[in-house]
Amino acid sequence: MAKTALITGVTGQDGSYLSEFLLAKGYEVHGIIRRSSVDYRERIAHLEGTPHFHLHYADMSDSMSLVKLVGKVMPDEIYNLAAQSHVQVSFDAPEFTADVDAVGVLRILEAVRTNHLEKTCKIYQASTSELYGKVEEVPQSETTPFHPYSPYAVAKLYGFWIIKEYREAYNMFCCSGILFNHESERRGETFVTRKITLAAARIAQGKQKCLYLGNLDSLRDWGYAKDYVECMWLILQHKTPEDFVIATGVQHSVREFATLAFHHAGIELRWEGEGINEKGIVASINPALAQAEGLKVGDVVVAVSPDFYRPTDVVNLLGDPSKAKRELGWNPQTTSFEQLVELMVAHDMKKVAADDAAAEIRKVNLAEYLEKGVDK
Ligand code: NAP
Ligand code: G4F
Repeated sequence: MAKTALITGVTGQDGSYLSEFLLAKGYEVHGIIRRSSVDYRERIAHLEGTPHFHLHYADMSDSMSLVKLVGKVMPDEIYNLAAQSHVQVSFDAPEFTADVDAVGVLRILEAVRTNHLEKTCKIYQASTSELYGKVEEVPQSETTPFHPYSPYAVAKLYGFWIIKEYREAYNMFCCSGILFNHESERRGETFVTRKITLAAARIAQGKQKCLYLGNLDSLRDWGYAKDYVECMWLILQHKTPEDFVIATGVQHSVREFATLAFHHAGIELRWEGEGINEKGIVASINPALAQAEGLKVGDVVVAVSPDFYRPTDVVNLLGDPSKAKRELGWNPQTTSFEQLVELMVAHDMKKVAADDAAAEIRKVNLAEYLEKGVDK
């Protein structure tokens, strides 16, 4: 019998890769979507209408919608990926973040219990390296103490502990994957990696002059999202319900990410100045890749803006994936940092060129439309 999975956050970066992964394993996949006035289903558009993929309206802030949906789908596995996942936004919308990222987890657990599925339904909770926050040791493992350092992290800490509590109190198979940053060509455009790869592509193609960033010294353990969804599944196939750190064990700064991304877009950067005055300056140009008219050696293409500084910033994340390697047989180095940056830039170089072609077609269509007159 095919297993049935319910994914919250199916429209997100991880939800889209996890859907593909589970469909390939023969699962019946159900995903939760919310109503929006604009199209936000780009990442799963290619799956819609395929036989084993089903979408349902519900919301993490609406208990009844979750109870009814869990009762209807009767999942064998729930992957709770839905969240207000942007750390900086959590400072602006802390209450909403707590409702979705903290109480939302409780709502899923209670939806399972209300439908008497606690003995059969396994639950994966999308936990985060942000729990380590103002880090108390480097690298961070399953035994490192937590010190959350944003409203997002505090909400996720509740999610982590309520999962543990239901595991111990009701003997439920529910686990947290403590995932370090994972990126991809589907990453949201306001997270730092995607913001950089898109800007590097736009600058190389003459569509943007300068990229403004916040803390360039921040250190992250960046992996590839497609590799990480396999681990979410492995955690639920493990013989006992346990929490796992998922990371590559390799660390780089935001500045290093930017340097490499611009390199793949045909622009070598040199860095000058410090703190708010630091700048990324064009040192040389590879004309086969960077063809922006007027772009020249000496141009400032990266600058620092205090708008992107956070009230409290997590600056030293490095994961120790030994347990996942040993107990799940997962390979943390499937995709290297260098490969990740290269694939994201290659994708965005094509995307920026295609967006431009699409805009040209829209311009031609608009010109024709205006020429023909609005009534015809
Ligand atoms: P993402 O791209 O921001 O996706 C978040 C998903 O949650 C979207 O599908 C979003 O739906 C959905 N969502 C938000 N609020 C909701 C609500 N009230 N009801 C129902 N759905 C809601 O995030 P991601 O990068 O895929 O991350 C997946 C999960 O892993 C998140 O929980 C995140 O906090 C966690 N995590 C991510 C990373 C990482 O580096 N990517 C690392 C550690 C942990 P809409 O499309 O409708 O907005
Ligand atoms: O890309 P970021 O916004 O990701 P952050 O804050 O690490 O959060 C992501 O990873 C977490 C796992 O650790 C997830 F739980 C969370 O859901 C999300 O997916 O920022 C990374 C670093 C930060 O230190 C930030 O201060 O980059 C720094 N940064 C510097 N300039 C910037 C910018 N971040 C953003 N978003 N935009 C900037 O211009």
